Amino acid sequence: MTAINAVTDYTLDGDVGVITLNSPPVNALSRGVLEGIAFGMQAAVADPGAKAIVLICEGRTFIAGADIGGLGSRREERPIDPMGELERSPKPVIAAIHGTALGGGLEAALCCNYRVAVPSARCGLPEVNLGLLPGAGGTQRLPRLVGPQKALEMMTSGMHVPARQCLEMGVVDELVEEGKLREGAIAFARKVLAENRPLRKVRDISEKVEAARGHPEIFAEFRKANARKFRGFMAPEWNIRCIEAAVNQPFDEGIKTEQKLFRELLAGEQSAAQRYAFFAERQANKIPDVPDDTPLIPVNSVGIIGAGTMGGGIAMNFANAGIPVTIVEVKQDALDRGLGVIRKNYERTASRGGITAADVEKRMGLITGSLDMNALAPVDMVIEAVFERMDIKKDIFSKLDAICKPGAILATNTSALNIDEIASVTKRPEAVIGLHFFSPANVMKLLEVVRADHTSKPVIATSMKLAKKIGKVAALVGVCPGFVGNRILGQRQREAQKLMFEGAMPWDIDRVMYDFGFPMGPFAMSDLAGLDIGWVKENSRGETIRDALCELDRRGQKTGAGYYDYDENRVAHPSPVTEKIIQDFVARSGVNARTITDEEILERCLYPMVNEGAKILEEGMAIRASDIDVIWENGYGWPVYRGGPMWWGDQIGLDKVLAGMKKLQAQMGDLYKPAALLEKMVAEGKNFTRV
Ligand code: 3H9
Repeated sequence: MTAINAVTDYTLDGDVGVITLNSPPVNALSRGVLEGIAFGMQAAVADPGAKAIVLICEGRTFIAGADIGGLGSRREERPIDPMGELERSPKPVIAAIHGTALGGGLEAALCCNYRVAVPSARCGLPEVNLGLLPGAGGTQRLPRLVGPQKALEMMTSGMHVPARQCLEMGVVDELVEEGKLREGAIAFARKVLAENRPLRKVRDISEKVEAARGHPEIFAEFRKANARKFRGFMAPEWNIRCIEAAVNQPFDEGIKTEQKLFRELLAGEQSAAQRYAFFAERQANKIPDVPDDTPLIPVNSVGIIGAGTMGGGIAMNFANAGIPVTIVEVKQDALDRGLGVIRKNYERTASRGGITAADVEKRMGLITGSLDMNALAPVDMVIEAVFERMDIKKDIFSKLDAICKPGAILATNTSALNIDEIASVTKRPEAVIGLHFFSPANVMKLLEVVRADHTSKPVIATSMKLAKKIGKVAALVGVCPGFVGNRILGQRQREAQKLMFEGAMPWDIDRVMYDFGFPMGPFAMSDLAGLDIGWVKENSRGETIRDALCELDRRGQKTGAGYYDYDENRVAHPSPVTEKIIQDFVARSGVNARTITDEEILERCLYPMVNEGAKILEEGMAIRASDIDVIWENGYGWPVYRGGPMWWGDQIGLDKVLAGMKKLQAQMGDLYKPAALLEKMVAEGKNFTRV
């Protein structure tokens, strides 16, 4: 064995030279790995004993891409060409893939003549999720191998494609036995030699791109079909342009196009925000006073109290991950309804091809209903998801305290109530934690994990790990009204309502939020949720605009009207009825309605959010600013290409946010008082998210 460098070895196995990369955690293309490939290839090519070459990785995965943290930083270094060394090799080169071959990792594999993989491996070009495009030739090679249509799908979604599908598409040439990758790859290399197979280069494959030449409709249709999904993002369009180049330009010209477009994205604000978001999500898992080696509580069964929308959605997450769930309800019909909704949800997914009919039965088979809380005695974790009333929750938790086995985690899905108070009725407050799922709980990625005063470290560590297991993005927050997400949302909602009383119409405010990149504005959101949540007809006295709308049976989308009028296709239109109601309210309040600019709407809605984020940090309710951004991106539709409220505040300048808050405070009082931390940051020239 020869050490090529600190992360690369070269060995000769019979007549096959094996280059092994070992750069934990994910063999990212650091300078060391790039040099390892380049110099390893030179060694293998120069080795007279090696007739073929295998490129393989140690550890959990094949190369997972460029080193994201290092992207964009310029260093003066000796030029090397690892991709060229792979592609120009006079001896056949075989990439041996396990784990994930992603981004620059798959691009390196595409420079090899052949690729073998274990069945559990996945391949993808996920750069789009970092606001980028594959910048090591992947945009030109992948379409040549799989055709433009599949390349469009893979590159604009960033999906990690399972090995079997890669085999069908031609990305992988052969699957080898799980756990026997090295032997399998070497055997494949010998087969290539024995059969005298050609030194096939992906760059020279032309049938699929030639067939698409002169058919611009492929791209036009793809753009049209995905316009909504891609709205606001630059990277999908830049990826599409590269695939167009692959179809219309010779390979070397296409590479130049790729390089130019890659540089544009890399230098842009969107990619900076998206790369920040990548690390922010991972950072959120690190809890300073809960070390990595904190013992975990095994969670092999879960109980859920409440079979409503929330309870049902939560149950699905666990069943999807193969964890058995017991759902407890008070009445049989509510339980039947809840289980029926879950089944229907699964069947809908199956009808769209997301899962098989057998999966539906398997998952339903993991969910058991019960009317008896004693059924929760053996479970490892209980999540309460009932009506938001403190007396009900306290009653449930005191019963759980008596029923559940020692060591079980007792979680509440409350979005508003004080978890310390809930925990106080138990004799084991250390076992109590908040798990705030977002609706629909089987779809939304965010999980706010709420740490109460006495929550133990193992309970926190277990909840964070479990979140990942069920496919959620978790952030740890403290107990305060609204926790982090809803507390910040409250600021935006309040300002939206106030602006309406000052002269802005709901559709003006919604348009500004939508154009900023939110999926919908606050009023469209209220219409979707239903204006009558918490509204009681008998008590309604027309005191608020919401009252007035509900009294006219304008209760949102479901009644065909709310703030907006809805047509038969549920398309929203500004409503003259709503406009009149608002104008009457404004006239009665004695305020002179004024013209409000889009810029003012944006600042009024968003600056108080940044300010509230600063207060949350001041109070220690979030560990770090990036956790707040993780919450807003994954739970509230903050456009990821704008990084989250705290990142955004930093980008536009905290001095600007502070000046804006001071101006509002002077006009309208201490509701707008700048957070002390915001003042401090500005005074010290610091910011929240960049160090
Ligand atoms: C690219 O390739 C551009 C090229 O086209 C052009 C070049 C010119 N870099 O996610 P995990 C770290 S762009 C640096 O918790 P998992 C991660 O931060 C890249 N670090 O594990 C974490 O560190 P820590 C295209 C990376 O098992 C640790 O590894 N590639 C990178 O749940 C474990 O990560 C991608 O976008 C990286 N590339 O998932 C793939 N990747 O422990 C990005 C990971 O200190 N990566 N780290 O917090 C992933 O999708 C997942 O990490 C992966 C593993 C699926 C690989």
